[in-house]
Amino acid sequence: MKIRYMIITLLLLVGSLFAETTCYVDPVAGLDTNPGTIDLPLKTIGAANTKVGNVGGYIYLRGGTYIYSSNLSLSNKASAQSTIKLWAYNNEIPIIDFASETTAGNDDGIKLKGDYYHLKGLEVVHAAHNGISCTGHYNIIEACKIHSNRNTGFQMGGGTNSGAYPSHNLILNCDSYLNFDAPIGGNADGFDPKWYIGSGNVFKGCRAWQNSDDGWDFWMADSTVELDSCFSFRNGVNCWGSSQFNGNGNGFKLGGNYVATPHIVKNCVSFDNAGNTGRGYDENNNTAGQTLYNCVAYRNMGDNYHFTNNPISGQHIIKNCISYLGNDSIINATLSNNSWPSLTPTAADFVSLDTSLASAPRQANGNLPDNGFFRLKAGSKFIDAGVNVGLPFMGSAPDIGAFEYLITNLSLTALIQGFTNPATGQMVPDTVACVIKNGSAPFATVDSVKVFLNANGQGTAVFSKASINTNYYIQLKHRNSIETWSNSVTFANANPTYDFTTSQSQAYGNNLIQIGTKWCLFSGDVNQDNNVNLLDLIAVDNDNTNIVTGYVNTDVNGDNVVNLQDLIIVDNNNTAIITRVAPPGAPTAIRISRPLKINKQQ
Ligand SMILES: [Ca+2]
Ligand SMILES: [Ca+2]
Ligand SMILES: [Ca+2]
Ligand SMILES: [Ca+2]
Repeated sequence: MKIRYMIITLLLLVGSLFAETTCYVDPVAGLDTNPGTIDLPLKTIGAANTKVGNVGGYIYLRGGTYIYSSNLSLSNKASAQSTIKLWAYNNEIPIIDFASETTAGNDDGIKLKGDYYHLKGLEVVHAAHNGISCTGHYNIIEACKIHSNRNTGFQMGGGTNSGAYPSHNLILNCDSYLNFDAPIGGNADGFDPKWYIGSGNVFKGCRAWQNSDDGWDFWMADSTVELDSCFSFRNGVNCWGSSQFNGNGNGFKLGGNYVATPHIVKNCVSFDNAGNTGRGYDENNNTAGQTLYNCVAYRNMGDNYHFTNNPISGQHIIKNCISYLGNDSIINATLSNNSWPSLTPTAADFVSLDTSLASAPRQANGNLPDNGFFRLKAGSKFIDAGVNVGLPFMGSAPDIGAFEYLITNLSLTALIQGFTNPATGQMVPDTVACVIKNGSAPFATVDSVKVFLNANGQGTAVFSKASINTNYYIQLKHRNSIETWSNSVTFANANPTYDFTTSQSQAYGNNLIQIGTKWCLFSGDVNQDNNVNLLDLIAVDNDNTNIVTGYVNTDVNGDNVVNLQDLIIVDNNNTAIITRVAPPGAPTAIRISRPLKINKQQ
């Protein structure tokens, strides 16, 4: 009997592990008396939250507007094994709208008091007070847009409620903007980890802009907060035309009220913050040393970096940071490899300074937009000019600034006519030179590497001098093929692809020949003068007569023998008058790769 009870108990335990509820909520078609299936959804998030309880599970929110006239309380206590996933369904947009909350009540929007919630893809708007107020633990708030609330977008703090200090929360890829406490605007920030918090709270990939007060405010945050890859900009700007407007407008306000807490800020960007203070990074009387690695401050109205108190504990550490178009006030800090005092930034260091790129749409995975904003341009003095602070880096050393310059790994596919078997589409592997050319005349060489193309014509070209979002041409050179150019290309990221074999139009001027089903580089330019003509024919004919073997340019089909088969290929392309086709203005570089020998017998 005992064993039977044990088995039943075990089965119940196992069953409970898999008893996660899945329910759907639809603010229009739903009814809270429904079972919560996709066809018969619930109407309110509260009903779904009750249904899921502390066990955890999935609450899928269908697109539409969820109207609340008082706060939405999420207070379940789930677990690491079974979190409560409150997710937008299938990229639909659930808008949680608290516009009908009365201002007099100063009610928040979502009150996240529970543990192990995962909020994803929600839009939280118009709350009478803070959009989301978090006092729980181990929650993830991901890909949420929090805006137009009547106080701070996202607030996390215990306040006077001791013992409720929120800890281990991750705020990932969220945007908080246009939050405003009318008419002065001196309170509404983008993100507030403040007024007593626990440990382990992290903001990663978040953006705060055009909030009436600060982007981030750490006032009386008494445990370390980590900021990783966050943007803060145009906070403190009077976007509402309020005559009484008086926001602070700091990008990252890292303290308050003489509370000593060392915070960590890395890979962040702060620009165009204004208001009555308008600082990029501000200690705000935090009496502990702050650590800033690889940050950018640009054109803030107050100081870009403002660290003017000698910390009581620790020391300010600022390394690998850029300050551009703004002042800095820093005393008694450990400074290393920053743009000041001697590496003055110029526009030429960056792919783009177009600040509208900072609020561009995010990538499909929710990450920050991968565009040229403050990315280092090839040749920038900040590349590999930083000091190792323990963050990942490319190249010989870390860079200075928020974005490590990326080595471009171009996945290249190209086949060579003579080397390619028309039946199999495979070729004799060989090496080509892959050259990145500037996108406009005279098409200067940006970078050039050797690429080994395998039997499928595939290889990887690793460039250290190419930039993303820049117009280029890819030029291929092979020892006995016609130099071939791509169409104009732009690399959107560090891992682009280019395939010359899929269609004739993959080459500039359609300069490819079809072999079987694949498009190939023309063979036969043995002397590499950009034409297949009599000179090439003579060279192959000579080596044919002399029965030359081995890795020679006159071996046009790659079988290490120079014979009639090579001659036929060259003769055909000579007859067809095959020449290089390149964009107008491309210089003609004539390179004789080996001396021509005229056969003495002729
Ligand atoms: Ca503030
Ligand atoms: Ca580097
Ligand atoms: Ca030639
Ligand atoms: Ca041959």
